[in-house]
Amino acid sequence: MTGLKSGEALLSIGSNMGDKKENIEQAIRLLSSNQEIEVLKVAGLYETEPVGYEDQDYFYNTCVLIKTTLEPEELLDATQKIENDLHRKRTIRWGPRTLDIDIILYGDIIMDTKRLTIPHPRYEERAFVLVPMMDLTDYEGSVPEDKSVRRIAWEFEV
Ligand code: A4P
Ligand code: MG
Repeated sequence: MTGLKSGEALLSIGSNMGDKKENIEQAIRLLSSNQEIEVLKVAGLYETEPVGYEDQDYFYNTCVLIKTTLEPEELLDATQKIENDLHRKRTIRWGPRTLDIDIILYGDIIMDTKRLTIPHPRYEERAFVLVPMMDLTDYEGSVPEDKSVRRIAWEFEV
């Protein structure tokens, strides 16, 4: 039970290089400019400490709730194209990136292919995903305590 309707997906967006806020805003604008994606809700913006590979700058993270007619792998194509358009460099796993878009949930789909695992395998451990996500959905699981996830002022309309 994800609480999402069929055709709705929850995306996590993170950036820790360059103008982080601008990268995230640009990503959301690109998502909503796709004819097959409607951005329904945008969470707050959070400053978060890096998880996984720690020797890197802090992140900005948010989540968006979308409605889409794309199949899961087509949605991944669309989000990866946006990552590439924003000149994302993929060097170190869990390392610095101008933009990372993860598909956290898609309706109540459960899948595990070579390219795509839904729900995202690590999201339940990650306050940088769960805290913004709770702005958008009634998440009923527990949220790991992480004082390093801090909401920051953000004026953004899609
Ligand atoms: N892939 C499989 N499932 C999915 C999915 N549900 N959504 C595949 C998106 N992609 C999915 O991802 C590698 C491959 O995962 C993709 O080619 C896709 O086919 P990637 O984005 O290229 O590489 P990555 O992000 O470096 O690795 P990974 O394992 O996805 O890392 P995570 O789990 O995304 O973590 N700390 C803070 N504070 N904030 C962050 O946003 N992000 C990460 C990245 C680490 N630490 C962070 C943050
Ligand atoms: Mg990723």
